[in-house]
Amino acid sequence: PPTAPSTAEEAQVRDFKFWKTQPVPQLGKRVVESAEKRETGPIEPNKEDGEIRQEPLNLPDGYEWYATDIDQPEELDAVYDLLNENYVEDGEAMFRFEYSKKFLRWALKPPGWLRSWHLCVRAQESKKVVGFISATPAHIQVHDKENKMVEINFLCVHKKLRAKRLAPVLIKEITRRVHLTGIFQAAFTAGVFLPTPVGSCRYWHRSLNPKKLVDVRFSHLPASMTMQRMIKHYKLPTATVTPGLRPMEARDVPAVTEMLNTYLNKFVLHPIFTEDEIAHWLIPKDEVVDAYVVEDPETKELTDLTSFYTLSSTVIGHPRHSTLKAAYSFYHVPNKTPLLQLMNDALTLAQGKKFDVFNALDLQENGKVLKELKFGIGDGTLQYYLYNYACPTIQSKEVGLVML
Ligand code: NHW
Repeated sequence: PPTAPSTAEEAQVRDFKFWKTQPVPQLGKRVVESAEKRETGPIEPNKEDGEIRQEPLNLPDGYEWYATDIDQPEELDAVYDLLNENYVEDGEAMFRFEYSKKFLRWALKPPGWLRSWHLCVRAQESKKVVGFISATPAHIQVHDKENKMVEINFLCVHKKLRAKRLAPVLIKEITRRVHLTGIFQAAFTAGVFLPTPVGSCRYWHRSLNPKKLVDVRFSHLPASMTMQRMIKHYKLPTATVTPGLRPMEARDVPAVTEMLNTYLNKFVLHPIFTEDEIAHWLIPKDEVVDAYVVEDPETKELTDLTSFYTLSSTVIGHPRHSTLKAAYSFYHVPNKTPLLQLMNDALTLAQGKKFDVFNALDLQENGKVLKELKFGIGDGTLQYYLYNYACPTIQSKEVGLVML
């Protein structure tokens, strides 16, 4: 059986031997509704220096901790290989995320990154990487409180070492390393249902290359449609329609920082970005992240932003196709340009760059436009979690945080 449940119902009958020991809202305990924001804040107080364990946690015999240096090609290869073979798959094991090396360098090294937070478990003799977890720093606002947190991502244990309770050790060790820097809260997302999501978002998918999506069984051809009709249904314009839309550049960073932070303030859970972070996350990087701004043709002022990142999936065991190239909706600011048009332009650009599908969560204002843009709802739910932080449940349209 899987080591973690995927729905709230399945979670009811689980014991959560590890999670019940952690400072997270236990199942059924989260304040569902609250007019006041009094319940928003840490579950346990910050630890004093003397309360934080100085030595790494114990690993089973034959394994060692290793803080990897992803600037060394061989070390990046080792993490890439682990993830490429063992990271997240869909329920039917048809697709598996394939984070590219270039993407990993981007995702793991935002301003303030630490090597000690790129944490591997290696086999002591062969030095083979068999486990990984990462933390990156971020400022996250929850309701009206701004908090220094880390984002946790890329937790992975080699398939041959599953269900041996290695994941809790990785989680406890990264927690210790984060505590040592004076940070006591974290945000993460997962497809599984653990104690206890702060919010739940659904994935939606917009076909860009319907023929291939049907071939790899990502989509199916409805009985009422021919392939020709399906292709016509998803046809997009060849050019964008918003006047002044152009790729973001380094000189746009101050205006984009201001515009995005102001916009994100509308949401209950959202990041706050410095200019350095905006430069890191949004200046376009080929095959990693694309961002476009709208520059008013008359005033030359920036009014809007749209962006997406590149995350392919391996198509497992298909005779003709080996990867599915997916664009994921990232941050948008629809100030002057309606979100519908902005996103349609993003779809148009993604199609031009030969993506097969455009994925988006129903967070921020996306829910208002996904149907009209011909997105279909997927079967995946992405749960949002906060570690050592309690607050009332947040609806998907109140979520302003996108995690990679
Ligand atoms: S979610 C992606 C997670 N990775 C994958 O799904 C890859 C494929 N699967 C695997 O590699 C994005 C393994 O199945 C993993 C579990 C490693 C997932 N989050 O070692 P055991 C992230 O990276 C619990 C948290 O025997 P395993 C976010 C499970 O409920 N917990 O299982 C990561 C059980 O605990 P319980 C998860 O299959 C956030 C225990 O692990 C989990 O060999 C991490 C079983 O461990 C998940 N996705 O390995 C938390 N999946 O209580 C960060 C299972 O039920 C917290 N479990 O007994 C914050 C830390 C920082 C704080 C700083 C103040």
